[in-house]
Amino acid sequence: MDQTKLIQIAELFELQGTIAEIKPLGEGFINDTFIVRTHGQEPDYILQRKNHLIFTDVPAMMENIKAVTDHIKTKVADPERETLTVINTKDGKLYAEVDGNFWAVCTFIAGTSSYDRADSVELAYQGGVGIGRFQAQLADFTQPLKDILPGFHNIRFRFEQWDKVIAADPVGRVKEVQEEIEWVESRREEMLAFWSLVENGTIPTHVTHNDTKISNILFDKDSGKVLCAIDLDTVMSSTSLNDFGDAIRSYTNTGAEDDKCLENVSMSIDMFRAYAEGYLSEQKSLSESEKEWLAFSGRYITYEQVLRFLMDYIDGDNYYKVAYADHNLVRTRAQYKLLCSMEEQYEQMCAIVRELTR
Ligand code: ADP
Ligand code: GN1
Ligand code: MG
Repeated sequence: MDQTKLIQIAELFELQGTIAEIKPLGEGFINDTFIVRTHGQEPDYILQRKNHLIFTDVPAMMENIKAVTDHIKTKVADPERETLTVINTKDGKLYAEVDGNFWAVCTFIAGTSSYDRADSVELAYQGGVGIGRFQAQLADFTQPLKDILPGFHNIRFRFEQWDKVIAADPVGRVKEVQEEIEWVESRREEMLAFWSLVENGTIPTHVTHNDTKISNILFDKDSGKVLCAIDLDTVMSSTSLNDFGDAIRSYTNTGAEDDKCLENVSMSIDMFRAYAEGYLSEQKSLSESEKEWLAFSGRYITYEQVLRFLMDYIDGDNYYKVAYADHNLVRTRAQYKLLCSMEEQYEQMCAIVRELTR
């Protein structure tokens, strides 16, 4: 997108200072993210085009983000740095609609680092602290949130989508991925059985983040300590386990999410321990059933991700951004390798959770 247009859009918001340049940032799969650099000492900003084909109610999503960040600001020592700050448009809205696209702005938090991979147990520990703290900060948040992506981590809903896509086979890919389809089918009952514990109330729901991969956390550049959870588009009611599981999928992977070399991919049990320690140092109110299923949540969300990447491949790559033709299939295989590694080490994962929650 050209600079002039981006600047025009950014100028719809209440920014301090004048804009020097706007550049793409990050590697999100859904939105388009830019950094708005301003002249001099004024803050920089994050400008995002929210994907309204996926987030079909951007105004409600922004209301959710505003409510949750306002709540967190009342709980922290440094409200400017310990959560996102949403910037209004000049006419007082939380988003701008331009040519059918939806844009939002928040303050860029300076002096921070973010990562695509966890390269040390210290970082994994800090990531766990970040999500444990985020959940604890929102434990007394009672305002109803809009269910922005209904069924997001609900595997029963995902199977409804899956069955339709497989039956439709819109681009004729089903025949080439029979083995991968079997990976998903062979675990269907096990995953549904787990989800039925959420449906019958054995596992409770809370306000959670729902997209806890490492790139959605900011760390303080000087101290290395976690600062805050960002990318709050998916904040809604779900299970605490989903946040833990998605983070385990991300932090413990010894390879990349889309590694072509499957030998690189496995679950690091040391990273698992470090993340769990950090998480449990802040999240003190898990129920017995949540503790019992905590380790399993890593398998659950990794499985869900195998399904979602494969489903998008079969569907013709409509959901996730792809960099090349079979990217979603590469992602599927790498996530499946990770899932198998978790299955192999499951007893150890459970033992660590038992030790840490005793
Ligand atoms: P996407 O939906 O594209 O994943 P994110 O909100 O996760 O967008 O932002 C992408 C990246 O931009 C993050 O991983 C982080 O490096 C950086 N970033 C996002 N928001 C901020 C912020 N408020 N302050 C500093 N860096 C940020
Ligand atoms: C997407 O938007 P981003 O890149 O943070 C996706 C997550 C997936 C993740 C896989 C709204 O996250 O659910 O786990 O890709 N977000 C949405 O990397 O679908
Ligand atoms: Mg992100």
